[in-house]
Amino acid sequence: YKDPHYASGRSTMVHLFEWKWDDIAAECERFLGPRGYGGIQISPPNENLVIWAHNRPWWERYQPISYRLITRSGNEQQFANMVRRCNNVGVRIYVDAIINHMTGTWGANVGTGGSTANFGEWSYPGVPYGRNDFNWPQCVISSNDYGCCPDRVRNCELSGLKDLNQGSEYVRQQIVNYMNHLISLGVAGFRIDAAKHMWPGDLRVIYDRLQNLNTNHGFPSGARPYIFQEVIDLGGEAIRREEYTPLAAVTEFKFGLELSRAFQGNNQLRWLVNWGPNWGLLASNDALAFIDNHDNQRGHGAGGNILTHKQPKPYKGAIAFMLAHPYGKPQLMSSFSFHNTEAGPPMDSSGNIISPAINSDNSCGNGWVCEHRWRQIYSMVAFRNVAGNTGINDWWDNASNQIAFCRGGQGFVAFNNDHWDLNQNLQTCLPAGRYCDVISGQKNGNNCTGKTVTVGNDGRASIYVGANEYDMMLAIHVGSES
Ligand code: LAG
Ligand code: CA
Repeated sequence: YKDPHYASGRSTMVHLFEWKWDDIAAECERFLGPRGYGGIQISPPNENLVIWAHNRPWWERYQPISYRLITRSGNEQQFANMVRRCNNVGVRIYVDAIINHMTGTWGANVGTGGSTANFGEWSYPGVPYGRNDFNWPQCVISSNDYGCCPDRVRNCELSGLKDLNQGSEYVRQQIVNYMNHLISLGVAGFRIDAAKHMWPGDLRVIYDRLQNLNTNHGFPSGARPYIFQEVIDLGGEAIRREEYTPLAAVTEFKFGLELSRAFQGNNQLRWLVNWGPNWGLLASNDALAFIDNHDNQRGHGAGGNILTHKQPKPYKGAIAFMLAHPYGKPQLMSSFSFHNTEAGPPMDSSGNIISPAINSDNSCGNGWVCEHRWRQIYSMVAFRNVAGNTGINDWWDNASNQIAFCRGGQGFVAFNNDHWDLNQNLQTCLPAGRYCDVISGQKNGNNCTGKTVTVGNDGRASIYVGANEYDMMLAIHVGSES
């Protein structure tokens, strides 16, 4: 369950938060496929409660009312079409699976597909689930529980959401049926929402009942779904992520916290020389690595001081480091802009999501940030693909916040987070030639639209990243030779 089954030569996934299925299909064909993206985490595809009381917040999608594939992102037919079209251009789909709970109550009881529920009776006819399918006696998780009481964290309600009993044979089978339905439609794997709130033994039973990936979508026979379990473990809690790594991959929240700290200037970049398990991170193969996610970019989830698109210069620096460094399976966040932390995606007065507009400079409009379309970010996705399985070599630092390293003989990257210029003759490990920096610009025919770096026969080149430049890094690779 730890292999994403990316098409060959691809290595990075992006969370297209709240995107519609038709828009994702188009984005696979016009951008993600051609630019070398490996996959997409999509918002939950199953029917959720419609919550007008909070003006259709983003978090209504974490309140399941049935497993029918019908949401503001689209219906089952649109879903199937998206998966088909994305797989056809080498881009995999990973589903955010909400299997810990069903919706709580919000003075409304109708879902995005018209299903209803009777919360007082724990009744969800759209599945169907009833009283016997939930943990009993009913209780609600309090913040103390995380320190002491794993059974309460797993058997009580997470913020009042009705807590399913995954120990029940009937419940397991409903969940497995839902996930197998998605696999049959061609998805490559799942994010397991709130995994900490479910027993590892129950999850193992569920995972082992999943069918192999669909060979009609280009997966090899016998391929198991990629599973990354959302477990927030920054230390100090009764439940540890090591209970989940024997099952499948786990979201590594320390990764974004530590890199945010460093790129915000609160820890020196030179210490990143031993980035990885030496920093208390999970083993590389176990880790889904990311800077921000849909929760902590707006102060939900683990919170903390996480970099987001709102601080673009250090954010792009942290993302570039994540993509240049071989650790983990990287995931990018692609956001809609927001001021209010509850606000849902751009929508019309009926609640329909408004599609992103695509501008001529590749950026998005209509309220969509589309970090995955920022040149500095998609260029580093390509860099990681070119670097392949190489390790890190020829690390250099100035004993402060200027660092540089090579990826085998394939790529070279330098960062400057000091208040003075980086101006050095450095080993790039690349064959002699002229290369375009893919951060300040890109290769355009035989020319560079940004900086040009001339590598000599000894592999060395003079590297300049000014302290006041628009971006804090420079990157060249064998594919950017001009
Ligand atoms: C997750 N991971 O474990 C998601 O990443 C996270 O976004 C989900 O919470 C959570 N688990 C449940 O799937 C989000 C919001 C919550 C919201 C919840 C359900 O962060 O704030 O709770 O989705 O919509 C909301 C209200 C609560 C209320 C609850 C129950 O904010 O005040 O008690 O709904 O109705
Ligand atoms: Ca639970």
